Amino acid sequence: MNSLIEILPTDITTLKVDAIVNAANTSLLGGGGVDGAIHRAAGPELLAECRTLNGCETGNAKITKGYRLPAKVVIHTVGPIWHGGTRGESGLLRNCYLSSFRLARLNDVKSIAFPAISCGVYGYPPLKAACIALSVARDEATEGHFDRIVFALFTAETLKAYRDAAAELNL
Ligand code: AR6
Repeated sequence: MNSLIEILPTDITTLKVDAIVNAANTSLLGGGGVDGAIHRAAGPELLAECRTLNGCETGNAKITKGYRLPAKVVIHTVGPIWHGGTRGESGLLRNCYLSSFRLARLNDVKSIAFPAISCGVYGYPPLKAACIALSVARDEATEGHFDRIVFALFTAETLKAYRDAAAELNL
């Protein structure tokens, strides 16, 4: 395993990193899953700031402060809804990771944690999603900007998928 990249079974809202990534929807106005957990932990100021952002397109990312979270900032990205793989889902999911890392670099984020974007209600197959997430992270890790890249996995299924993908990619 590349030492910068960690696969952890954990609640992303507890992590003291520079940035956590939220798996949001295009409204950026909150929802269930990890989005709901992040808004609950950050407090109402997060929603107030999100209201000023005019939403976010699928595959893109926007940044806010972290408010009551241990993380300094939240990078909100919108993953694709899985439709069977024929509607550009893999490119869109890859863009989520690329946009989030780009925004992180621009904001001097050195440590970043991701949830399994799109692997909950959006239905993306976890192993396919994990291969995309880890291959983008591996490229970023070799660039030298980041000190720590964490994948915070909340379910046994996603944890196994990320571990299997890491083995497949020889990480
Ligand atoms: N920490 C880490 N991962 C978590 C946490 C947590 N606290 N809570 C849930 N997960 P989902 P999506 C996992 O559904 O598929 C929202 O309503 C969860 O088990 O949160 O991208 C948004 O507003 C799953 O493995 O995100 C959108 O409408 C992963 O996070 C929609 O859901 C992602 O599941 C986005 O769907």
